[in-house]
Amino acid sequence: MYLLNEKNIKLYFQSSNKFSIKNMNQVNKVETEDQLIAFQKRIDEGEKIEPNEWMPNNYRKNLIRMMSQHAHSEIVGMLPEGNWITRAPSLRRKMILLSKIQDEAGHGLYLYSAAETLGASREKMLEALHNGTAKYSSIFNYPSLSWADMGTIGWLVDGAAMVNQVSLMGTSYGPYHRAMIRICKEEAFHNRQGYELISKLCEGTEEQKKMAQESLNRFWWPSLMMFGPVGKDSPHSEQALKWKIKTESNEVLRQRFIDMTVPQAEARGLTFPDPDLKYDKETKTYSYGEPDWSEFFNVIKGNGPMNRRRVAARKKAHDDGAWVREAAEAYAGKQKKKTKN
Ligand code: FAQ
Repeated sequence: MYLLNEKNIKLYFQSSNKFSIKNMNQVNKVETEDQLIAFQKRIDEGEKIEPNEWMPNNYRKNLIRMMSQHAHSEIVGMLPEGNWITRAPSLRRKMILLSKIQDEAGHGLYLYSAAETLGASREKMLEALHNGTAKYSSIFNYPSLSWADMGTIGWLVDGAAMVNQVSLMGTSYGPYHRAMIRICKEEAFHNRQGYELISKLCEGTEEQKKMAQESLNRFWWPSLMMFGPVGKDSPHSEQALKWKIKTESNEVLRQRFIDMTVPQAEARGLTFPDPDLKYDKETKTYSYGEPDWSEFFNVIKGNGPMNRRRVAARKKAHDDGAWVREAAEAYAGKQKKKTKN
C-alpha cells in the first residue's frame, strides 16, 4: 500500500511536474497493490482508460508530462514554418503552408484539452513552456534557413512525428488515443506535401537540387533524435511501455522511420550525411551511425541554436493574445448570466 498525505501529494505533483492538478480529488491518497494489479490487467487486456476512471498517480503524472510536451511541440513547431509564409514562391505553396501551420495549432489544442482531462491546468502547462521548464521536441530548436526546409520539415519532421504518432494511436489513455487518430490523418497530408515539394526541387535546376540536398543534410540527424534516446537515457520507457502509454520503444520507431525514408530519398537522387547507412539484405533494414547524443542533450537543456528565440516568440504570442482570452471570458460570462435569467 502506498500512502501519501495531502502536503506530499501537492509537492509530488507541483514540484516535480512543473504544473498543478486542478482538482486534487483526482489524486489517489492511497494506492493498494490490488488496485495496481487490476489496473495492469485492464491495460493488458487492451482496455482504454477514461478520465473519470481510477488510475495510478504515476500513470496520470507521466501522461500529463508527455501530452503537455507533445502539445507544446505542436505550437512551437509552427514557428520554423511560420517564418516562411511571406516568402512562399507561389500562391499555391503559400496556401498549403498556411493550412499546414493552422493544422498544427489545432493539434496543440486537442492535446492541451486531452491533458486537461487528467486534471492538468492549461495555465500552468503554458507557464512551464514560457519559463523554460517544460520540454518540447528538440527538432524545433533548429533554424529554417531555406525554402527547401519547408519541404524537409513536412517530409522528415512530420514523417518522424507520424511514425511516432501512429504508434501512439494504440495508447491506453482514451482521450490521447482519439486525438492521435485525428492528428495522424492530417499528419499524412503534411508528410506528402513536404515530399512533393522536395521532389519538385529535385526535378528542378542544379541550384534547386543543391538546396534540397543541403536541407536534408542539416535535418537528417535532428530528425532521428526526435525519437528520443535509448537505454538508461530513456528512463520513462520501461514503465510507459508496461502501461501502454507508449506502445513501441524509441529505437524501434527510429528504425521504422529510417527504413521508410531512405528509399524515398534515393528515388529523388538524394544522399544522407551518414557514411554508416547501409541496407542489410538479411534483416531488410538499414543499419546507421550513432546520432550525436551530446548535441541532443545540449538542445533539450535549452542550449540549441533557437531555444531562446522559440520560447520568446511563444511568450510574445501568448501575451499579445491576452485581450482575446479576456474578451472570450467576458462573453462567456455574459452568456452564462443570460441563461440563468
Ligand atoms: N525532444 O525517457 P524518454 C510534431 C526527453 S510532434 C525533447 O525516452 P519518453 C508535429 C523526454 O521528454 C513532435 N525532449 O522519454 C509537428 C525526457 O525528459 P523529461 C513531438 C525529448 O517521454 C511537425 C527525457 O528526454 N511528439 O513534431 C526528446 O518516454 C512539424 C528522457 O526521454 C511527441 O511529443 C525530444 N525529441 O519518450 C509540428 C510525441 N526525446 O520529460 C509542427 C509524444 C526525449 O523527463 C511541424 N511523445 N526527450 O524531462 C513521445 O512519444 C515521447 O515523449 C518521446 C520521448 C518519444 C518524445
